[in-house]
Amino acid sequence: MHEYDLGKHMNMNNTAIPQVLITTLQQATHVVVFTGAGVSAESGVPTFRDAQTGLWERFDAEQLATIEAFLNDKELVWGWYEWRRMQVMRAQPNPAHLSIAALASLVPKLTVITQNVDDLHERAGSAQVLHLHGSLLSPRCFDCGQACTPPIAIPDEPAGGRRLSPPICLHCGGTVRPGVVWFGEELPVRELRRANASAKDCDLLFSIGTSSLVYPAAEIPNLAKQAGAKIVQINPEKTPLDTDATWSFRGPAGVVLPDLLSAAYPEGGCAP
Ligand code: BJW
Ligand code: ZN
Repeated sequence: MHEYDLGKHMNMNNTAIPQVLITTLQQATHVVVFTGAGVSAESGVPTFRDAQTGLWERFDAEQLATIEAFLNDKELVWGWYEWRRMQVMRAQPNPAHLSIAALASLVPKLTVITQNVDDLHERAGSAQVLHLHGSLLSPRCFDCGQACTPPIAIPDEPAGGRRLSPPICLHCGGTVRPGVVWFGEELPVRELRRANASAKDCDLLFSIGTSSLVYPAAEIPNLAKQAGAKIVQINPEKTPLDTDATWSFRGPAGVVLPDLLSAAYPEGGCAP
C-alpha cells in the first residue's frame, strides 16, 4: 500500500497524486466508487463511528438500528430517523459527491455503490446509485412492505430525541418503518448482487469515507482486489482496508477527489 506522499506531483490543493494512479484511472474501462458516511461528512451529515462527531458516540446503535429496537419503542426510533432525514434534507452535496458525479462522463463506465442512506450522490448528479443499506427517504410498511411517501418536514430538534408516532400504512393498517437496513437484516438482494458483480468486473475501485467494518458491504473492495482491480482508499483515518489498498490517501474526500480529477483530467475534469 502506498500512502500519498506530499512533495511529489503537487497540484492546486496540495494532494500528491502518483503518476501511476493517474495513468491507471485514465486507462480504466470500468471504475467502481464505493462510499460510506465519510463522503457526506463535509456536507454536515454525521458519520456513525467517528470519535466526538459520530452518531454512535451519542446514540446507542442497539437501541436504534435494529428490528428489536423498533419493536421495543417505535416512537423513539421513528423520531430519531425523522431527525436524521431532516438533517439530510437540509444538507447539500459537497465537492466529493460532485467529483464522483463528474467522473461518470470521464471514464467509459462508472458504478456508484453506497452504504449511505442519504440522497446526496443523486442530488450531485450520479445516476443509478446502488444503495446497499437503504434510504432515509424510502419508508415502507413494517407488515406488508408497501412503500410510503415520507411525511412532510418536521422542525429539527437539536438533541435528536423527539419521539414521534410512525405513520400507519394506508394499504394494510400496519406501522411504517424507516427504509434502511438494520443490523441483522438482509441487504437488498438486487443491489448487493449488482454491487458484487461490478466489483468483480472493474479494473479500479475507490473506497471513500468508510470504516470498512460493516459486512457484507466491506467485502466489496476485497472482491475487486481478488479479481485483479487496483484499490484507492480515501479516508483521513486508518481502516482495515489499508493493507489491501494499492493507494491510500489520508485526507478528506472533498479535497482529495477534486485534486485527483484535476490531475488526471486537467482540461476536462470537474472544478466543483
Ligand atoms: C471521511 C471523512 C471525510 C470522516 N472524507 N472520509 C461478518 C463478520 C462480522 C459481522 C458480520 C459479518 N457479516 C454480517 C455481520 C453482522 C453485521 C456486521 O457487519 N457487524 C459488524 C459491525 C461487526 N452486518 C449486518 O448485520 C448486515 N446484515 C447481514 O449481514 O444480514 C445477514 C442476513 C442474510 C440473510 C437474511 C437475513 C440476514 C446489515 C448491516 C446494516 C448496516 N446498517 C447501518 C445502519 C443503517 C441505518 C441507519 O442509518 O441508522 O449502516 S450500520 C452503519 O454502518 C450504516 C453504515 O452504512 C454502515 C457503515 O458505516 P460507514 O459508512 O463506514 O461509516 P463509519 O462511521 O463507520 O465510517 C466513516 C468513515 O469516514 C471513517 O473511517 C472516517 O474516518 C471517514 N471520514 N470524514 C473521507 N471528510
Ligand atoms: Zn402495510
